[in-house]
Amino acid sequence: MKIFTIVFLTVLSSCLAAKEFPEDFLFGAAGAAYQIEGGWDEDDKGASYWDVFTHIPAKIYNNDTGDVACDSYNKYKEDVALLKELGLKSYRFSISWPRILPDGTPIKINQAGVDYYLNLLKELKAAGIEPIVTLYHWDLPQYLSDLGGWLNPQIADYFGDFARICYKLFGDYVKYWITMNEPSSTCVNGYEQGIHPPGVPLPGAGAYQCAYVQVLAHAKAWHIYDDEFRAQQNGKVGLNNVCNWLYPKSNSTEDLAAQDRAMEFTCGLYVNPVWNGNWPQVIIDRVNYTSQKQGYSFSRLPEFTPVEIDYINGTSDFFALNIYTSYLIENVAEEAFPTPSLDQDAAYNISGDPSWTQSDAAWLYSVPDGARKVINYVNEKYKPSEIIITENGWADLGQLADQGRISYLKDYLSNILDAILEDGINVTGYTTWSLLDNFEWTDGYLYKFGLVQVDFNSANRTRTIKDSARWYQNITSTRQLFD
Ligand code: GBH
Repeated sequence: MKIFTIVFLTVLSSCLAAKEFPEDFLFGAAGAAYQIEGGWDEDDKGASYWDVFTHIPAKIYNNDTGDVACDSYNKYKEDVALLKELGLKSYRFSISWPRILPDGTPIKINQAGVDYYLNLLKELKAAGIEPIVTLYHWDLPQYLSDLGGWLNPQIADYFGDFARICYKLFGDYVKYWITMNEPSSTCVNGYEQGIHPPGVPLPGAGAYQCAYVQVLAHAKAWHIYDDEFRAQQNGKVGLNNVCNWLYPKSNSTEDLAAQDRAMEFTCGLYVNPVWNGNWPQVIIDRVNYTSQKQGYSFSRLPEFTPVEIDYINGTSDFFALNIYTSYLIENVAEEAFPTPSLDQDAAYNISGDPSWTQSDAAWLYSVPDGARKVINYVNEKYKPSEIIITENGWADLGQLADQGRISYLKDYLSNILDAILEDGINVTGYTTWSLLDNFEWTDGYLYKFGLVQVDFNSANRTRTIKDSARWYQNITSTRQLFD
């Protein structure tokens, strides 16, 4: 009898065994300037290309805009109080470039904007919350967009000036800087497809030229920190991208090769230059091949010069990784795609598996195993000394009883923890997307990602804590997850 009891208890306790996050693991939540701040023309703020784009009819679901959003420009103290109440140790937010420099150039600094971020940083410091600051989360000053935006290599110099000003003004408070949020989204949605600003589709050329300029801009911002600020401020500067694990649709050689290509076209295109010094070889080869077939005398993929390669190589102190979902990848003959286009160069189809749970936002499936796989992929390929999961979250319609979000976060966190404990990978933090329900780009206020609900119909944008926030609070305070 006794032995059975012991066996039973042992089995029970191993089933319920808690796995534990490291003691100094930085649990937090994230947001971005245009999605939460509002105050789009308050004080001397200039317009970004998102301000201009959302004001064009029929570009955004319901013609929603970020004019007011969560009104965090006026309510940041409430946001910090929420982070504190939830026991979070870090907050990822972004700085609006045109709120600091109205036209993007150093000709004029908007002091009210500077004060806003200083006040936010001081409030976070008083609450013991570590800021993780993104310099660019998609709100390019309109003037710089008119100058050619992310297609013009000179924008890298403007970005360098902006970065320097931010390090100078805010660097005493900041240990983690992210230069650029998701170049893949800016470049594909903005310049390849034109569904994001500046809104002009340039298939086959836009995404590559944009990636080239964003990589140069990132590297410039990293070098400025390294040369002028690192010694006193002692922080880290990293590049962010969304890299989702992509599964082959079958085990055929063609689909396996397509899977490999797809990882490079969605992730490697933007991060490989920074970690390994150049575009992924498979992309160089593919774009060269299709360009030649199309009669170009050069590749549509801009070439980095040896001097540029030397300049961009090794310019990231940590890997800022966004993970949301997974897809199935199937090889497709290039003739099936419009020519020229990135899709044709890449030559694969992307789909979801019917067995995966799909969120209200159709693009987002819960495939938690993918998180551990992509962390291992990134770790092996780029060998970062540190990885922070800077976004991961679930879309619904904003209900307070948000069980779907709890299940998603639990499963993803469990896989991330396995990557730490079982695979020995140095993942040091996790800022879930997002603290607040907010402006979800072309989806307006349709889909919600927040731990905290925001009432967009009330003038004071009332915030209400959701079930997922209480669940997350419990995980982050105990640091334990049960399988
Ligand atoms: C992140 O991008 C962004 O960094 C963040 O600002 C945003 O709020 C968050 O995701 C949630 O969306 O509708 O089929 O055209 C994640 C990558 C790329 C996901 C574009 C949505 C649109 C798919 N995003 N994608 S579709």
